Amino acid sequence: MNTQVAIIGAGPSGLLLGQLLHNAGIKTVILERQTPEYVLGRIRAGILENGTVELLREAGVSRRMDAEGLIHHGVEFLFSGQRIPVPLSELTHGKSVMVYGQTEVTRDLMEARQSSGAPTIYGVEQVQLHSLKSDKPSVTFMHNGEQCKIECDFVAGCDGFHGVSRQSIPREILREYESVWPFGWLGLLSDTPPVNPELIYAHHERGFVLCSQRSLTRSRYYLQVPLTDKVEQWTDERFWNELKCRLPDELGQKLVTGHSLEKSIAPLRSYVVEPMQYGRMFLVGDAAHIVPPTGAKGLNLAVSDVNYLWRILRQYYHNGRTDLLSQYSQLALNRVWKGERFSWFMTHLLHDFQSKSAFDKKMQEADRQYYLGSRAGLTTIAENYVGLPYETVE
Ligand code: RFL
Ligand code: PHB
Repeated sequence: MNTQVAIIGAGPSGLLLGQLLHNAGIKTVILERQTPEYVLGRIRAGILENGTVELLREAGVSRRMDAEGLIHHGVEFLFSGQRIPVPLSELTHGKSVMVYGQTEVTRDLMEARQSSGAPTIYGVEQVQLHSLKSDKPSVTFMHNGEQCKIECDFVAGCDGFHGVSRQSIPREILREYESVWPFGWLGLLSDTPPVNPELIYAHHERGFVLCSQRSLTRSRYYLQVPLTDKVEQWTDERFWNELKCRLPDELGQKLVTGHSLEKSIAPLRSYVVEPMQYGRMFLVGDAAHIVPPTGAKGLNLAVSDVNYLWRILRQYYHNGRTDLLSQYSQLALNRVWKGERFSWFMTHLLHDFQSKSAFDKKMQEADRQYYLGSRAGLTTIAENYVGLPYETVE
């Protein structure tokens, strides 16, 4: 089999890259280890930055998102029972975020891929990348018990944190930066109306709380929990009681509880690998970087990488621009590190750290008072939350 770009992974980054390249007349094959049902069953991000929304529109997959997604012009912070609104649009010259779940984005992209007729091969095993430093890389894999091979011009490693692409780069070339946080997030999804029209990020001495949503009738809540906790220890009833306990009475009384549709614990990690390319293979999204979810940046950074890579590849195929290929890693990383910084900052600001010294706890409190008590501080939070601008590719 031959193609121009072999894409490993059919998560949001692989599918979006595939769609943009397909629309530009560039041939792709996507290889995915799981089934489509499995990919759609993963409940993950819920907030789309401005730039993500625009790129999904540019890819022609925004019809349902524009009809059903909820535009949010603000978020709220909550400290010591005090509610602090952050008017995102007022502070960022009219920008906003959109509430539209990763599951829905993925479903829209899967449907678009299917109607385009471009191939996605699900259920592949033993994917291996070859000759990445040459002009003709290739990918081998097993499918339905048969050994298969794809010859291509480029490989896009969109296969997430546990994928094979990053591992195909020689260890002596990679530099890894990592910080693992000493707690996890317990998430619960339920068909209940959200407790508040806007998202609430709350600091509480019993731990952080996030009140998020997927629609006007579907809520997503998160609690900071010890890493040693198991999801089986958290019945729905215990979850709702703990959530109520961490919210002020006025919100607790409005909270509508119900059966959980999904409940899981995610560890929090900050991770970046440099460089994000090796020869003719490019790393995209979680394959190259992980953020704690506090800033809602994971999916948005994956889309940011896609934004740079597809423009560089289009310039290569349409205008013969070979010079841009080597710029991908640096362009992507400039924005990735800013997203890492914001996610790290938000995680520090909002969580309870039992291991922090008394001095560090005072610093955390001073940070909160400064950032949420001044217009400059709030503007810094707002402009990062709606998403920093992309650099132009030229
Ligand atoms: P994905 O979504 O992990 O997709 C990678 C795909 O590659 C496939 N794959 C392979 N395919 C073929 N061969 C192999 N050898 C393969 N190895 C892996 C996988 O099956 C998968 O389908 O990465 P992508 O596309 O880069 O997208 C990134 C986003 O999914 C991610 O950044 C966010 O979901 C992160 N994240 C969250 N971000 C937020 O902004 N807000 C959140 O609330 C939020 N919650 C989460 C999350 C990530 C989680 N993970 C990864 C543990 C909750 C969880 C549990
Ligand atoms: C979510 O709705 O899953 C969500 C929203 C905002 C975050 C993290 C997760 O910061």
